[in-house]
Amino acid sequence: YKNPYYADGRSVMVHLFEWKWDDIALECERFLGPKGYGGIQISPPNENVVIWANNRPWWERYQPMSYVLVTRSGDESQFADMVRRCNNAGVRIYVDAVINHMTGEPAENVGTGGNTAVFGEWYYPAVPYRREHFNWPPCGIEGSDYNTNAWRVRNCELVGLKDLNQSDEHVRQMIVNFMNKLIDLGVAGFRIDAAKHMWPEDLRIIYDRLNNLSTAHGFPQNARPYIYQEVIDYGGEAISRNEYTPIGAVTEFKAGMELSNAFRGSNQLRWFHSWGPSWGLLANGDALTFIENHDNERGHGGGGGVLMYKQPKPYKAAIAFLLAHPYGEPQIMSSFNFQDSEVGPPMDRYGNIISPAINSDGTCGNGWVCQHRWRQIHAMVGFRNAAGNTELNNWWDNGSSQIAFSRGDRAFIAFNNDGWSLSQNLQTGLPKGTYCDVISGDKVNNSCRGKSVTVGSDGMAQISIGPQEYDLMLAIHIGPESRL
Ligand code: AAO
Repeated sequence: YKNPYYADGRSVMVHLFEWKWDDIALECERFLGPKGYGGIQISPPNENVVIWANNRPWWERYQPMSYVLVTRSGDESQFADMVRRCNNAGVRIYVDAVINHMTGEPAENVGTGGNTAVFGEWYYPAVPYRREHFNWPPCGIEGSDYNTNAWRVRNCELVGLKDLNQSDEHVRQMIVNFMNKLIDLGVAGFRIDAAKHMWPEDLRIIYDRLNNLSTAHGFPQNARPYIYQEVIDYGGEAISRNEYTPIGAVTEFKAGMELSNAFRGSNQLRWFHSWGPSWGLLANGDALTFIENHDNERGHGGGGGVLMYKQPKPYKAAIAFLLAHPYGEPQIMSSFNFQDSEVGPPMDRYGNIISPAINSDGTCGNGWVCQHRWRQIHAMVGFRNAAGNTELNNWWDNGSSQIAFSRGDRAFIAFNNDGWSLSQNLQTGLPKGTYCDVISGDKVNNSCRGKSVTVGSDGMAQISIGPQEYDLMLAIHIGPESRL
């Protein structure tokens, strides 16, 4: 369950938060495929309750009404079309699976597929679930339970959401049917929402009943779905992420916290020489890493403190480190612009999501941030693909926050997070030649729009990054986007 089964030569997952399936299919064909992205985490595809009272907040999608594949992102045929077209473009789809719970008790009671429930009876006819399928009697998770009471965290309600009992055979089978349907439509795996709130032994049984990935959609024989479980664990709670690594990968929240701290200037970059498990991070193959997610970029989930698109310079640098370093399976966020932490995606007055516009410079409009289209970010996807499975070599630091390293003989990156210039002759590990820095500009017509770097036959090159430059890193690699 720990292999994302990216197509050959690809890496990096992007969370296209609240995107519509038709738009994702287009984005796979016109951008993500050509730029080398490996996969996409999509918003929950199953029917959720519609919440007009909060003006269609993003979080209504975390309140399932049924497993019918109809949401504001699209219907089942649009979903199937997206998965097929993205797989054809070499880009995998990973589903955000909300299987811990159903809805709360909102004042409204119609789902995005038109189904209703009888909340007071715990009755969801379109699944169907009845009272006997939920943990009973209901109780609510208190803040203090996280530190002291694993049983309550798993058997009581998370923020009032009706808590399914995954030890019940019918519940397991409904969840397995839902996930297997998605696998047969060609998805490559799942984010397990609120995994901390379910018992690992129940999850193991569910995962073991999942189908192999679909060979009809290009996956190898006997490939198991990639599973990464959302377990927030900064240490010290009653539930440990180590209870979940035996059954799948786990979201590594500490990675984003530490990188955000450092690129904010609160920790020196030289310490990242030992980045990985010795920092208290998960074992390499167990970790889905990211700077921010859809919760903590807006202060949900106990979040806050992580870098996000509103602090672009340190944010891009943190992502560049995340993608340049061999540790972890990295994911980046692609957001819509927001001031209010509850507000949903750009929509018209009927509640329909408005598609991103694509500007002439390749950036997005209509309220979509599209970090995945920022040059400094998609260029680092190219860097990671060029680096492949090479090791980290040629580490250099100045004893403060100027660092550099290579990935074997394929890629080289330098960062300057000090308040003074970096100007050094450094070992890049690369073959002799001239390379365009993919951070400061594209390679166009065989010349560099940004900086260029000349590597000598001994692999050495003069590297310069001033403290006031637009970006604080420089990256070169042997791929055609960089090598002249
Ligand atoms: C909405 C309304 C609620 C209403 C409810 C039901 O906002 O007022 O009661 O509907 O009607 C999302 C939104 C929720 C929303 C929900 C359903 O965030 O606001 O509720 O949809 O519409 C915990 C879980 C974690 C969860 C996170 C939000 O463990 O799984 O809370 N994330 C996922 C999704 C998320 C989604 C759901 C789950 C539900 O990513 O988008 O909710 O499907 C601790 C624990 C964490 C815990 C946080 C929450 O840690 O370690 O496990 O996350 O607390 O408070 C500091 C904090 C400490 C925090 C720690 C680590 O130290 O002090 O509290 O950091 O972050």
